[in-house]
Formats: sequence, structure tokens, C-alpha cells
Amino acid sequence: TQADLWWKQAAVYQIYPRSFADSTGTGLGDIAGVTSRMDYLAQLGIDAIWLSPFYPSELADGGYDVQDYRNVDPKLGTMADFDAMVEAAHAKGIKVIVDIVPNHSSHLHPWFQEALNSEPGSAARNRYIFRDGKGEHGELPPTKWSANFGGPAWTRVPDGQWYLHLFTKEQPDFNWDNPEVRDDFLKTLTFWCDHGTDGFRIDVAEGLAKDLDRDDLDDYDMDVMHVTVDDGTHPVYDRDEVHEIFKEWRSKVFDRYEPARFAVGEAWVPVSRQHLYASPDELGQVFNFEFAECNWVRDELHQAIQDGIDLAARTNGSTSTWVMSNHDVPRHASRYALPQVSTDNGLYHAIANDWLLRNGRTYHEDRQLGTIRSKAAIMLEMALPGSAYVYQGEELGLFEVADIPWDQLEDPWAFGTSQNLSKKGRDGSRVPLPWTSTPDHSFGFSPSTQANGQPSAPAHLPQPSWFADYSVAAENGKPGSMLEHYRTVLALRHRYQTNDTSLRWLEDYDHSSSQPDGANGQHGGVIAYARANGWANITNFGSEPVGLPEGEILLTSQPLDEQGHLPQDTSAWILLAQ
Ligand code: TEU
Repeated sequence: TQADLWWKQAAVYQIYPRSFADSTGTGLGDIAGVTSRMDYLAQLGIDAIWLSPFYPSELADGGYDVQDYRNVDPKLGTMADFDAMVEAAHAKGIKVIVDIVPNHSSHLHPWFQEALNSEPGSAARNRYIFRDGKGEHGELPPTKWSANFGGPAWTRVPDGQWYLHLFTKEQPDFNWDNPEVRDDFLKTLTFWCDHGTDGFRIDVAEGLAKDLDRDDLDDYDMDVMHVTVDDGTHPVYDRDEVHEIFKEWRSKVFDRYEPARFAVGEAWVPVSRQHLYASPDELGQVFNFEFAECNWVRDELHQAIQDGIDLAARTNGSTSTWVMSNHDVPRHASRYALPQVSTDNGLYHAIANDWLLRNGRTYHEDRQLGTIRSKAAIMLEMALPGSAYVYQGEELGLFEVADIPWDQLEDPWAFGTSQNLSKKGRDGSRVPLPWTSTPDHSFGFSPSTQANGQPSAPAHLPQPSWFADYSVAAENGKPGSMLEHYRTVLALRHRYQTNDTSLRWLEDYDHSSSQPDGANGQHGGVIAYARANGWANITNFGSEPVGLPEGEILLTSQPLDEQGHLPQDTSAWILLAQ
């Protein structure tokens, strides 16, 4: 039935392949590394893995600059490695989702190289968005649009034309009005389906259609995350035409397979328009990023849940997604340890970095708070109806690595001028995972030697010494560790999951509080909800302990107090007495 399609309530684990596990000793994670950790993933209890881009790329933007859409980066392995990885995943009942980047390619993509070497107006140029400039000598960009990581969205080529790039200049935007572009992506999607892929994550899904005739952009916010125009008339983002593209993908690819493939759209669009992407004749699901934008603030998290429920209700049978962390936002264990800051600020790595560093903390007290809240948060999230996305390392309770030296950073956003807030960019959440507790071979991220017998190269981003306390080896089998907590949470989620995706607030418990009440001055209050089968979550944000409803206590994120009450920053799962 529709209700029990696997992806509707899956726990999906996001792998950032270059930082997950290195099987060859290059210091860069690879596909065989993923295969080698399939037991770990199965034991964790997730239903699917989503791999961020692993395609050939010069890493101008962490792999979101693709040179060849139907191949594996030779540094990360081969197509045979990919097929073996899919086989290993499927053997353990784990589905595989790959990342599609349709808005732009790498400037090293053969098509863009061909465009550069071709005449203005040529068919090769028409696969991208080339225009003459404005001004007497065409010295001004065709529009005043700015790029997401700072600077103008146009770059000039030697013959005087300009090309559009919403991200770095190494990421030229495709022209989606060109049938050749459309056909090529149908080929790409089909290719990955034929290699056993179960689903897709669609990068910048809201950006594919543009109105090039518009330059009234002083009126519009060009920051993809903050586009507030909600009627499809923004010149660049969330235009109605993008939906024709996804309808074509659905009928010409996704529905041709059995079972039908699904996709989840990355679309930072106003809440009122998210559901359009999730339509069953389009992608099927869309990210609701509100958790990723929230810190540990009861009212904001409550609103995020309500918005996700409303989003699902506006779709024709889809579900919401819940995402606390991904490769684009500061790790939530760090965000939750911060003093209360506004929702928007929570997204910026600069806030986490600066606050932690400026306050000269040992990190210790902040970490404890971040850990306690993260344990409560995963319970708050995992009992919700819909799909929950776990970002690699959050199951270990990893924090943002705030102090990567400038000369070792990779993220272009770190060097962008946009908003003066980008600071050190997103690398702090992309540091290679610690698998063992000694720093040897990058905490077990790499093997001891390379194939040629040489010692492994250092991890591509430096790991801090405190990773020793947060490694898989340190947490495996250790009572009360984040890893064991996640395993328990995921196992219980499987046991109590129900196809009925309704949610009801437990009115007697669920309440807001206007009082600053927490260790870092956040407001108290309680979030309490139940599923149709009586599976309930109660999270206490305030300093006043909370009594629990009658029923069987399945799990608490911290021990209850002597009175059997739920302490601050703690969640409980109860099977309500019916
Ligand atoms: O992100 C799109 C996007 O909206 C980001 O630029 C976001 O604004 C930023 O990361 C702050 O959170 C996707 C990918 O997830 C991101 O990693 C890529 O850099 C981007 O597309 C370009 O491909």
C-alpha cells in the first residue's frame, strides 16, 4: 500500500563519502570504505544510506561540482566498487540513495569546456547560461544577481560573454530550457536506477528554472536559504517551471521501475510551497529543514514539528522529513550547547565557531549540555511520523570542529564574502569520522598502510585530539554512550513504528513557557505528542521536573529523578495505557 512504502518513514543515514571511511590510505574516504562498514550501519539500525556526491570532482564545493554524472571519482573507487557497495547494502536490507546535482556542473565538465571553446550563440554555449554583458562594452554582468557563497553570480570569459553560476564560479548553471540537458539527466537518473539505486536526493531542486529577462533583483533576496517570495515569481528560485522537470522525471524514470523510485528534494523554499515538490507525480518527498535551523528552543522545535505535519497534510500521501544536522549546517550537539540565538543564526557555522572560541571554554561544560540535549533530541525526532535523516557522526555525538586552521579548510563558503558570517564555512561538520581511539591512521579512518606499503596519508581535514573520546571504539558497547543510545532508539522505533502517520499533541503535558529557564537561558516548556498506537514522546526543556502519563516507560534519555519525574533536557518514550 501507499502508506507502507519504505521511504515514507525511513531512518536515513547520510554519508559524506570523502569523510566516512578510507579503505586505501589516501586520507580520502571512498566507496569501498562504505562497504567495509556495512555491518556498523546495519547494527545502527538505519533503513537507508544517502551518499553525498562521489562523482569525479575537483572538490571546488565538496563534490557538488560534478565532472561526470555517471561515474565514480577515481580517487574514491570504480563503478565496480559502487555495485559491490549496493549489493552489500541490499544484502543487509539497507536501501541506497544517491545525490543528483542538476542545477550546475563543474566547470571541468566536458560540456562546459566545450562551451568555453565555442562561439557565443553556439549549441555548446546553450547548454549553460551565457549572455552578453551590460554597459557600453558589455563590462557589466547581465543581471545584478549575487552568488550564494559571495560575489556576483556571473563570470566573464575571454570573448566577453558572461556565464551564470548561483554558487562558485567553478559551478556553471545548466540551461534547463535545453532538451539536451533534460535528456542527459534522464539518462543519469536511469543509469543509477539500473545500478540498483533505490532513491535520489535532489540538490538545489528549487533552482533549475530561471527568468533571465528579470533584473529587478534589488527587490529580491538572492540567498537561497532566505528566499521569501512565495508565489513562484522569484526570478531564480522556486519558479513554477521546475515542477514540469520533476513530472518528467517521475513519468520517464521513477515510475518505470518496480518498486517506483522516489526522490527527496532539497528545496529551501517557504513552508507554504514545500509540498509542491513532494507531490507523488513529482519527487515524492521534500526536506523540511526546520530542525536544522533550530537550536534547543522549545517553541521553535514545536513549530517545526507542526509545520512538518502541516506539510505532510498538504501533500497527497507523502510524509515530512526531520533533519537536525547535515553537511551544510553546524552539528547540532554544538548548536544545542549555545546560548539562545535566533533560528536564522543557528545555521551559520560562524556562530558556533565564534562563540565557542571567544568564550575560551574548555569545551567540557558546553559538551555535556550538548550531549544531554542531543540524546533528548534524537528521541524527540525519532518518534515523529515521517523520515528521519541522521548525518554521519551525530550517532557518536560529534561536535562541530571549530578550530580547523585556515590553510587546511576546503569549503569555498569559508572564503566567501557573503554576509560576513560565513567565517570558517562548513568543514567543521565534515571532518573524517573517528573509528578508533588512538590517533594512529587518523583514528582508524584510514588503514595503517597504503597498497604500496607507505604509511597512510593524513586525513584530508585534520581531526582534533578530543575525537578519541567520541570514536566508534570508545562508544561501542559502552552503556550510556551516544552510539548505544542511537542503537536503542532506532531499534525501538522499528518496534513501535506505525503506518498511521497522524500525531496528536498530549494537551495535558505539551506547553510553552515564556520564562527563561534553562542552563543557557533558553525558555522552558514541554513538547509532548503521541502516535495513533499510543507511542508517545515527552521532552522537558524546563528546570521544573515533569510527571509522566500512565503507561509503559520504553526509554528515557537520562534517568528519572527520585520522584519518577522527567528532569530538564530529557525525553521519555511511553507506551500509553489505552
Ligand atoms: O546546498 C544548497 C544550499 O542551499 C546551500 O548553499 C546552503 O545555502 C549552504 O550550504 C548553507 O547551509 C546544496 C548542497 O547541500 C551544498 O553542500 C552545496 O554547496 C550546494 O548545494 C551547491 O551544490
